[in-house]
Amino acid sequence: MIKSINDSAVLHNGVKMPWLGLGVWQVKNGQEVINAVKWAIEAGYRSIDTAAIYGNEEGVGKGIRESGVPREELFITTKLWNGNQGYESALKAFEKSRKLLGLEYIDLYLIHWPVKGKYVESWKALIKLYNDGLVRAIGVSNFHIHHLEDVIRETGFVPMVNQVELHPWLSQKPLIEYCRANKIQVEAYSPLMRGHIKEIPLLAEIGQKYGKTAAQVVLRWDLQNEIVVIPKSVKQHRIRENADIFDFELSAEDMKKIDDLNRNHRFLPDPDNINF
Ligand code: 1BO
Repeated sequence: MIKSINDSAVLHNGVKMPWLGLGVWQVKNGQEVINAVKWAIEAGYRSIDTAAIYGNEEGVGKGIRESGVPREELFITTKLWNGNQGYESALKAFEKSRKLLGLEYIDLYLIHWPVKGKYVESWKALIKLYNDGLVRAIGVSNFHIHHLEDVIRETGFVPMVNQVELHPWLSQKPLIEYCRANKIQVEAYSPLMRGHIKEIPLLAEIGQKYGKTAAQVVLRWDLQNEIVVIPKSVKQHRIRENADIFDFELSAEDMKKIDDLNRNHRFLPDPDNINF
């Protein structure tokens, strides 16, 4: 059972990755992201998830430094944007992200989306960064099973993480099974359905039994499914609320009720049909 904000998933190379992190997609660079990062670290988070396309790596770096928590206690993720995919351009983009963040190394570097014809070459660049010791773990995001099969077949190197859209309306069970079988840690983005959890009264009803909110119920459901989760918020009380999920356990019956909400609904595009 995951009992503390300090508990971590262990990736297939032995690196520990906190089960809970702060996501900063659509958080403004500057004071907004600096505050969010500092409040999260103050609340006990040790993992922050950004990306080149979010445009806030610089602010994330400032927030980390201003938090006063030693760098080695933190787990920082960033991602390679689609327009920079390919071998040489991925290496350059990584260097730019690392400089903007002001970090000597990154904990986890991900390919943001499987850009057709490019993601295998990008993956080879990430393997080089890993072998050069510039990044502690490498992975992918928005990869279907067939994309994962491609990079594994072409390189023999299994991604440590696959970060995907995952929430009660998109439970991703077949992908989770494949990842488990291949020791790929699944990580959920948009876990709170971009605000749409309000439309599911069952979540608040379940929460009442445990003295928790609908959001806390969903985040706990992720943890009990051994999914790393990165809820986004820029509000200090929400950042704290999202971290208050380590003192209760959903029953098997409630877990099943949430599983049964799945309707394979995406708020973001299907990774097989991206045009960006
Ligand atoms: C376009 C960004 C999706 C979440 O990382």
